[in-house]
Amino acid sequence: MGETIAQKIIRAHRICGELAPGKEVALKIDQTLTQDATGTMAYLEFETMGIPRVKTERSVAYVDHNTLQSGFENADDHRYLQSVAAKHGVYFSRPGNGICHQVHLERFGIPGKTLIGSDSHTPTGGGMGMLAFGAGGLDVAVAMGGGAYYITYPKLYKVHVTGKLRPFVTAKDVSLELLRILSVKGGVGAIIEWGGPGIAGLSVPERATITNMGTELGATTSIFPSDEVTRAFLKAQGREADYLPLQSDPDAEYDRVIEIDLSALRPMIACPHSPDQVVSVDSLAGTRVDQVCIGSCTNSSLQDLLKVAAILKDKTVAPGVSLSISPGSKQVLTMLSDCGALSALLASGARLLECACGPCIGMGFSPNSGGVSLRTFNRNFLGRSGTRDAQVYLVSPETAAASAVAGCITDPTTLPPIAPVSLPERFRVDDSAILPPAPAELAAQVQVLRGPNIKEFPKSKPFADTLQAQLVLKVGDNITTDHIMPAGAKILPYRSNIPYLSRFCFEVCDPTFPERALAAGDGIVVGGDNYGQGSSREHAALVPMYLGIRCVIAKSFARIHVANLINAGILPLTFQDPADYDALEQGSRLRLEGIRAGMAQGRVTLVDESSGKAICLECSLTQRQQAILLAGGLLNYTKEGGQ
Ligand code: MIC
Ligand code: SF4
Repeated sequence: MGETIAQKIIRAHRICGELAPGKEVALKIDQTLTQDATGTMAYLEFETMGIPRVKTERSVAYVDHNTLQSGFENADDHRYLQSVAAKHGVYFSRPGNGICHQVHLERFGIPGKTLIGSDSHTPTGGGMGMLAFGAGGLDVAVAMGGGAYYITYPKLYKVHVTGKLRPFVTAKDVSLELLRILSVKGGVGAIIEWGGPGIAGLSVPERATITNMGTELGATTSIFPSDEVTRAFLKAQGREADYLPLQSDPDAEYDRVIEIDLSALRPMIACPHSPDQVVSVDSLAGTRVDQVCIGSCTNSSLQDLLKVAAILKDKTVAPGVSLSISPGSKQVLTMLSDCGALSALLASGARLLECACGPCIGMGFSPNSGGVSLRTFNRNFLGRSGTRDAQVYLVSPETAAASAVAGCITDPTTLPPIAPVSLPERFRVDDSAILPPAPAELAAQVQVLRGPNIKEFPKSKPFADTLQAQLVLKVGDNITTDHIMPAGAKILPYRSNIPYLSRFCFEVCDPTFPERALAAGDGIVVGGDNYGQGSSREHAALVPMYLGIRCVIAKSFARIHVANLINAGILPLTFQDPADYDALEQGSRLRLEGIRAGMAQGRVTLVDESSGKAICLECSLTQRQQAILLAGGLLNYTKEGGQ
């Protein structure tokens, strides 16, 4: 039987493990990336491993999230990252150089290579045929040290694309359409491969928009073939030598095939507060808009912003609308400037923000009270914009630009035509903001600069055989990491200060949680389906661990978060019968019995001491994961010599 693209890359990188759905496979990782909001913790973890130089082919540290420096914290973290990168063999992309995923695609991505990044949108690299995964910081630290990355061997889905996008219908609309079909948990446990005749008309940045938003489906990753389109992109970046053709075999088999006809698509929009609440833009046409934000790792390529400039040219943003534009990289911004498109953007009244994540993660530009915000981003979770009462919608750059001018949600297909925008033959290549590491022989002289905001790493406890704990918090379905550990300009600077961060844990659901969790001693959280969807931030596990949470019981978990829970030494369990979720009440005393034997057998009994009811919970952990939990987390396990 032939192989799919993912199967080929997995086979070539397999260290051990069976290539069968549900089995754990260890992969060799060629490249890593970190960003600053997760990177500080990842490098602190790397340092504790005592490995002098990274063992990957390429590791890059980006600064793109915490660029608002309203105190010393972020600037100190940037200096820490720059110095720790120089010392240990990591390239450093300076603040202002751009969003990690955009820059990595431009300057470092290589088809057929494996990449893990401490950011959930690392699958952006799948747009050029990389097998790229989002992971917790500790997993990235281990990979930098030459350790394997473990995935559960996935199911393989294929999206078979035919037809051609009509003018003003975009790759973003393709992503939103797939979210409409599959929902935010429809991709869990699967790698999504894109193919079919329709993909020849999609450029690498457009493909990257699609693989970027595969994260919102909960997918393990998403990937496109590497073909002549990929070669043209790499050539234009002056990197044709990195090109490697990569296709699935004609007789490759998939667990599921989804058909999308590009010609039939319309502009789509995701409504508050989930990326899968998708309807067509025309169904909401005329809705008032207060704010429009264009940018993020999903939609900030040169191609995206040239189209925006063409729509905004000689127009003015509606008086009731505040429009921000954050180019994805310095390359994008300088090329917009060189060709004059930047002038069209500025003349329209757009506010130019720096080449960074910015409003996507609540780093400034929060909406007004009760504001309606249209964003070209990938997430619209409650509170993520920095305000709780905003109504955030996700759209394409074309829909965003059309709506900014009209002052209300506008279907861009009603606009007069604009000239087609194609990729340049040659991008403007200037890597001066990417600092190479110190040569190995000089590394010992590099001093790592630590600011006072860096606090001690919290210590987790190994498991005893019985756990008595309070059910401190019960939440519903689709709880995101933004619920568990919010981000935003006020909190993000404290990513290396777990005690401070802990004050905001679950703030969106219940601001009394931190206090109650600390008072309870050992605690348990109960959740519904898809618990922990969204970001890769390991803080959503480290902070609950610091607050005494020993176990999370849910109907189902999101992939990266469950790995982070195990890495932090928190036991993830699922209900054997989802109806038992209803039987548990917040505040009750719970007892888990026979944990060690239960882990090995895949089943643990929970006794609700308040009602006396016994509930059977599933504990599907590999032997390695059991050993990590028994050691009290991955850091302890690695220090004890575990692989
Ligand atoms: C996000 O989009 O939520 C983030 C901020 O990029 C996170 C990483 C983080 O929390 O630092 C992600 O997606 O992994
Ligand atoms: Fe940055 Fe937003 Fe992309 Fe996360 S989703 S990496 S915050 S731009």
